[in-house]
Amino acid sequence: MQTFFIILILAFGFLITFQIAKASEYVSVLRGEEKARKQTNRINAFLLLMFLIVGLIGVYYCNERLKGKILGESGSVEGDKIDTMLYITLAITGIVFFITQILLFWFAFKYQESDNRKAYYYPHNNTLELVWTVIPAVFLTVLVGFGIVYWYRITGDAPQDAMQVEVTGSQFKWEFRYPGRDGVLGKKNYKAIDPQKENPLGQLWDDPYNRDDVMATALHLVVNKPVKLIIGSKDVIHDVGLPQFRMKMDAVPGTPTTMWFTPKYTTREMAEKSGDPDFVYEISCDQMCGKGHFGMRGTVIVETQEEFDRWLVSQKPQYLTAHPELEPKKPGADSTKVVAANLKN
Ligand SMILES: [Cu+2]
Repeated sequence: MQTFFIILILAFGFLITFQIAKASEYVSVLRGEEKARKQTNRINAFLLLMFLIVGLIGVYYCNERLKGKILGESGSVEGDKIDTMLYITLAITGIVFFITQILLFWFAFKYQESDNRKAYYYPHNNTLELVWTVIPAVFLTVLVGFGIVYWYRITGDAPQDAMQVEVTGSQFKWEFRYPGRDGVLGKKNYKAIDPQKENPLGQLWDDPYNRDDVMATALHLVVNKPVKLIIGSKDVIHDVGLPQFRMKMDAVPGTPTTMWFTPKYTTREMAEKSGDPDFVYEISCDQMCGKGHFGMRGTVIVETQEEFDRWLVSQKPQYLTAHPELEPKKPGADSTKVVAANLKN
């Protein structure tokens, strides 16, 4: 029913427009072409000026409405530089936007057709062409140059003291792997992937570096310590999106990608700073990757080194989850059994 009405309204709209166009055509014939053209010109000039005024009010209104909704302060040291770059780009393009748009619409109004003036014929000027080509080219080169420098920094070699986390995307979740005490991630092979046997990442168990690797469902990071993410995917292309850290990197099956950054504030500090007690850093998937894409939102926990160490030792290495028979018996477990046995007797 709703669709029917929409089609009906559209049809009426079309009919009315058509009739007005036809009527104005007759009017112009009656009034004389010349007069009608001049009137249309005046109306168009006025509408262009209105468009400028309404457009500028719209820009101001949107800015007022949305300025509180943009991301707050960057959560990473490197993100500050990316923010600076963004603000410089916005300032330059903003100034150019206002100058060119105001001139464009104002000139269209000011220099509309008039009987008192004749247009000056000015077809070409090499100096002008050169100026308005070279100046924007120089500005754009500088902006792009900064971008390349920062890009190479975050995708290049991480500092020596950086911790490593492996991030693997799959439809539709993130899995994180920590290298454990030895600081080295064990080898893996996609053929060994077997979630039934508790090996969702395909770790090769004969590699000793795999014995202490820990898997996690949230991304735990240490404040003020650089972290290098080694990113991969098990199925389609995903994208590690860390908006509060201003970081983003594709997760490509078969081709590991990396990026590194330094978290500046713990989750707790950021909650205080932003005035939102429920604040959490998020990891999202920034690549439309299928039906459950929206469900790839995960949590990043930035904590102190002590908190992180405490968390890491409390985790069971994936090797032991996959090989429960190798798990060292807890001293308490046996004694409870003995006590239980004694009680029975
Ligand atoms: Cu995804």
